Amino acid sequence: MKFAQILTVASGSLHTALALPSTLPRQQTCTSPKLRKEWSQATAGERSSYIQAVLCLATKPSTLGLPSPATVYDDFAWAHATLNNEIHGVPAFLPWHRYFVHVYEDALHDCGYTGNALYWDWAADSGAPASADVWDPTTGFGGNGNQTTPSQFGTVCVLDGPFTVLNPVYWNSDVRPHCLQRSFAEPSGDPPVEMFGFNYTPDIVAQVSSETVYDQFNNQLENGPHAAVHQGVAGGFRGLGDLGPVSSPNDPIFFLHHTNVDRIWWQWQQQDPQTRTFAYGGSIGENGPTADLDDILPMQGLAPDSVVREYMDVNSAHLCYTY
Ligand SMILES: [Cu+2]
Repeated sequence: MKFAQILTVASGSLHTALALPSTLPRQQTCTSPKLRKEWSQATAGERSSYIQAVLCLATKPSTLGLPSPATVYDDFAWAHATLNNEIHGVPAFLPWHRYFVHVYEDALHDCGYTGNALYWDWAADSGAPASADVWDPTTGFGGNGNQTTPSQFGTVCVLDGPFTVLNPVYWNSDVRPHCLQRSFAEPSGDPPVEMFGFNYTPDIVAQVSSETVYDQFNNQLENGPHAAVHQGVAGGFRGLGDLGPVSSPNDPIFFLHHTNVDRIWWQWQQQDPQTRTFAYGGSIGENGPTADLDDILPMQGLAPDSVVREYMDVNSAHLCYTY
C-alpha cells in the first residue's frame, strides 16, 4: 500500500537552527484562546463558509511561483510533498503539522472564512466511518470516489459534494492534474468495518495516549491511527485516493484529519502541562542526530521557516487556541 511505504521511508535530517538568536521576539500573551470545534459541532454557516474558503484557495494563483495552472490550493500539496522526508517518521511530525494547519487556517481567513480550524473526530466515527457527517454531499465534503470504473488514475473521482469541481495539479511532486480522488477501504476485520475503522477506535487512541515519552507517543500516533485514516480514505481496492500519496493535502479532509491529530497531541500535553508542553526528543531518522526544540520547521515559502519550540504550546500568543 502506497501510503504505508511512504510512512516507513527513512527520514532526512532537520537542520539545527544554529544561526537563530537565542531569544525570539515575544508577543503579548494569549488571553482568549480560539476554540477549534468538531466538524459536526460547527454551525451550518461556519461549515459552508469553510467550504467556500477551500474553493477560493483554488481560484488564487500560486504564491510559491509554481507554474500555472497551480493555485494556492496546490501550494499546500506541493510543499507537503517536497518536504516529505523531513516531516514524516521524525520527531517533528507533530509540531510541523501543527504549524501547517495554522498556515492553512490563515489562508482560509484570507479567503473570507472567519471561524477557526475544524477537526474530524474519526475515533468517534470509527464504527462506521463512511457515514460520518464530514462526507455529507450537502453540508460536508462529499463522499467516496467512483469505485465502479477500472482502477486507473483519474477514475476514482469524488461523485458528490462541493469539491467535484477541483482539479488538483500535483500527484506526489509530479504535475498530473486530476479530479479529487477517494477510495474508501472496503469492510474488513471481525466484525467487518469499512475504512480500517478498527485501527483508530477510542481504545486505540487511549492506548497511544498512554505513552509517557514524547518520541514513543509521536511515533505511535503517526504510524497507528494517523496512517490508518489516510489508508482508510484512500486505499480501497480501487486505490488512488488523494489522501494516500505525499500530496495528501489535495484532499481537504487532510486538514480536518490533522487538526484531530493535533487535538490528540494537545490532550496528551494537557495530561501534565508542566512537563509535557515542551516535552520533545528522539532521534531524527535511524542513528540520526537527536531532535531538539531549536530544530527548524521548514515551510517552503508558504510561511517563514520557524523552529519546533514555537509550535509546542498552543497557548502561545501566535497560536492561542484550544479544543
Ligand atoms: Cu503529512
